[in-house]
Amino acid sequence: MTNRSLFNTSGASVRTCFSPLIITVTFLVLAAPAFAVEELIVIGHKSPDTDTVISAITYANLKNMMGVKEAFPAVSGDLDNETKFVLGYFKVPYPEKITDCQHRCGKVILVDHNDMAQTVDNLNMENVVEVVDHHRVGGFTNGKAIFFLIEPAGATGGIIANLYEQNSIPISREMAGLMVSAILSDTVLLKSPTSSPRDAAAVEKLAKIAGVDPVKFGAELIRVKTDIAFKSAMGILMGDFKEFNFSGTKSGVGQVEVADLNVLTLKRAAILEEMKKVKDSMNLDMVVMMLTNVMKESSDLLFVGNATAAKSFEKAFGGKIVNNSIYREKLLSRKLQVIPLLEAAFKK
Ligand SMILES: [Mn+2]
Repeated sequence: MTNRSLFNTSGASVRTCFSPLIITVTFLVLAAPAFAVEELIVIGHKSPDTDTVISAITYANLKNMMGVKEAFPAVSGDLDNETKFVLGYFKVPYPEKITDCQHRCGKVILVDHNDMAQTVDNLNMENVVEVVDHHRVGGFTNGKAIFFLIEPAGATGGIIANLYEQNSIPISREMAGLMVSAILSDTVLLKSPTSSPRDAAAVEKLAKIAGVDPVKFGAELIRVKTDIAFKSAMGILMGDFKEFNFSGTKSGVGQVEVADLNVLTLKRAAILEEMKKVKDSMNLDMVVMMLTNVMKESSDLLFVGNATAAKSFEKAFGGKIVNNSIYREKLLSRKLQVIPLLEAAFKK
């Protein structure tokens, strides 16, 4: 029996035999479950990175501050070391993990993604009530008008910082610390081409509130993020892995950021092996893995896929696949420098 039907039957029976005062009291008591507020989940993409987790936490906090008490943050996968470091540093608890929406997720706010291929399993897009993101619109459809905010910002965390300001909600030291971390992480210390002067200004402002030196703190963040010595090839591949559909070519594009590509030399062959396994197990046509040197701002793009996909991949990056990859200078951003090229090259 639903809350609503419980309320209706009980309401009808009391109305016939009690005084107005008792009716009112009984009505309120019986009606209480009917008004129990549905949970509102704020959640980011699969293979959660720092920006996606922090966006969920800070946007849920903003909603709470604005009186939407039912909003709470969730993550759709395990936290990476950088995220754990940031949450530990600012003493913010880990969000609840929700990996499947089969039996819950009444109302959902998507942050830092809007692509169904990247969202929590079994999510009904009709349950999405808001989107706050900085990625391309990835085939999102919804039967009603919703708050849908996409800005070409360096990080979703920066967009959310602006939303605090627009709504005149004060930013606490903790939330400022999280948002400055999100921007520094997603823009690779403001070096990525996705980063704008607005991001730099937000970093300065938020760092002040958080009481951190953005240069020193950013260096520490990069050290934690790029420390992959202890990680398995599979852990490296899936750490930041996103699925895409390029004109029918089902693809996975992962990225690992390191301070020196040499640390990956020994693991390169193993990563390629795992890419083949992931391609088969996830039923993909192509898997691309960006081995990105954040110091030199260059990437080695590993490729696994059939001959047709290989042709389009070569077309996208204007080169030949040598030793399973194409190497490119001045390439840092999957969102801006890889996905649009693949999308164009695979267009039929
Ligand atoms: Mn992001």
